[in-house]
Amino acid sequence: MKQPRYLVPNLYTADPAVHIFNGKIYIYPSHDVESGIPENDNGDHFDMRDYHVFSMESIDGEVTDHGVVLDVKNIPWAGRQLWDCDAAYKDGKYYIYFSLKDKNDVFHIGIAISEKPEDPFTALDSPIKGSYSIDPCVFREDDGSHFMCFGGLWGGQLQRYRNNKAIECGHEPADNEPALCAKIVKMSDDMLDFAEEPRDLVILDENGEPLRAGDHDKRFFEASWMHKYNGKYYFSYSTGDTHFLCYAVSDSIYGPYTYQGVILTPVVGWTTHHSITEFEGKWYLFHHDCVPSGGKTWLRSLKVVELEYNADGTIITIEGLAK
Ligand code: FUB
Repeated sequence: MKQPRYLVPNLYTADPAVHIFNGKIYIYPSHDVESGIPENDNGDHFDMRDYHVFSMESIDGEVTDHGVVLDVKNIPWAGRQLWDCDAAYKDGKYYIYFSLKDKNDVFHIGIAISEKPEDPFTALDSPIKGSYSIDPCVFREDDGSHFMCFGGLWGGQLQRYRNNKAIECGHEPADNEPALCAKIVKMSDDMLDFAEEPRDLVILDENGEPLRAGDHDKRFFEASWMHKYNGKYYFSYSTGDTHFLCYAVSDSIYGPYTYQGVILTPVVGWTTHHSITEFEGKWYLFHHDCVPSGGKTWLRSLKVVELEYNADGTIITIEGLAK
């Protein structure tokens, strides 16, 4: 598949988290709606309320919509804005990890559980203790342990925290200071808690220095994803206001990671968000853009395209074709 393919023509969906469960491709996206809320830097216009799950038997095959599997009205601690989620499987149970504001308008990461990847999920009564900000990505290590990466700037509220504690007034570091990092944390064996304090996922430049906060073309903004290729950890993410999907590589899951380059140049729309998954020996970039909605940034549509590596393990940049 060399040309991107739109996946869900009849529903606006974004932020695809894709996993292979039971030999099938399962997609866990955000479900965009026309909220009527004016667009702002806080992301208030992204006022999503539920998740659908989709599956495909093959990468070119028909996309099955399994309907609503989690609704904000069934999440006991919900305030508003059901943003990006991810899914995981362990010991006979499927987990959705989701970003949601509580009743005080503070983002946390919640959990919902199901017996099947496409059945309705039941939300736990409260978010993960010690969780904050948005965009959870849950990565399964080869030994069966799981790690979560998370975080997002601006509307994602990451700038309101330092050392995992809320600060009085949220702010970003000065341009010449180290950028705020995505967080990485090991999950407890039962998948319901953090097993440790979240750590900074540090990204270094080619000189071994942490990326600077002013380097908007490269620094982490949101949309964490982790995958492993040829024994190395690939952390990919969005640069937000410069609209790139970038990646950084490390020999250790905790890092430090070294910045490598751009996976996807800007797409039509403001956000860019993705997952990278191997299926039947090929790698794919699932992502979104706003072409079908005529460029409305809050009404996004899922796409997939093959992702290819050079012999040295670097990723061949894909053109997002923003006008
Ligand atoms: O879908 C809402 C938010 O937009 C996500 O959480 C961010 O990553 C961005 O894609």
